[in-house]
Amino acid sequence: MISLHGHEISGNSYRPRLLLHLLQLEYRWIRVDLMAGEHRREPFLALNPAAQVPVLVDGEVTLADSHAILVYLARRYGGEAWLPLDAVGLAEVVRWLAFSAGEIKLGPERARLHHLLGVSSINIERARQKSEAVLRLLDGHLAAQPWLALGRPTIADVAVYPYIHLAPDGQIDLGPFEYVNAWLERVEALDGFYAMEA
Ligand SMILES: N[C@@H](CCC(=O)N[C@@H](CS)C(=O)NCC(=O)O)C(=O)O
Repeated sequence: MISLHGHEISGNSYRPRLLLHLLQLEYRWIRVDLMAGEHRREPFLALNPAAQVPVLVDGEVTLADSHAILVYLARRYGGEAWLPLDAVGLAEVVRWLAFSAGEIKLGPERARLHHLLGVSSINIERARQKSEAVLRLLDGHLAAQPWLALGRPTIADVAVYPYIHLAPDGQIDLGPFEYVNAWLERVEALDGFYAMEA
């Protein structure tokens, strides 16, 4: 049985959880109490010395990092559908995983941390500017195609969806981004879609 260790307020935890549902896989959700610092103590540190959720355990496999977990689940259980292995297809999908781990983390993820969780070390003006640049880029890209890569849903969409959907928590207005909004609705209409609990 697959176990996913995470927290319901964490968009990084939601990312692999969404894919588990889209792949219609059974799993056990193990809540890590971030507010109580459970992720900074054993036994969690043995799973991920970086002290971060999410962590996936599947038999002998223990994996940290939401994007690595998406890659594992897509290839282990989804065949070619969610992550193809041909050079161009793979690169097109990975481009968006990198965008999620880089640009989106610096933009909407940080803006949410600032406004929702009051993390004071964040430069909110920089996060806001980055978020707008992210949304402009996505809107332009999605004006010309329904999905982020390959003309079909892939883990590119699963990676990017959480913190774009959550952008309003960081006081980022999604209103002006017509194509982004249409894409969010397309993701939410996928078979097996699972809405974040928090
Ligand atoms: N690159 C990691 C980032 C994970 C991450 O930032 N997790 C946050 C929750 S959303 C966390 O565990 N924060 C606790 C901490 O850093 O103390 C991933 O994609 O999984």
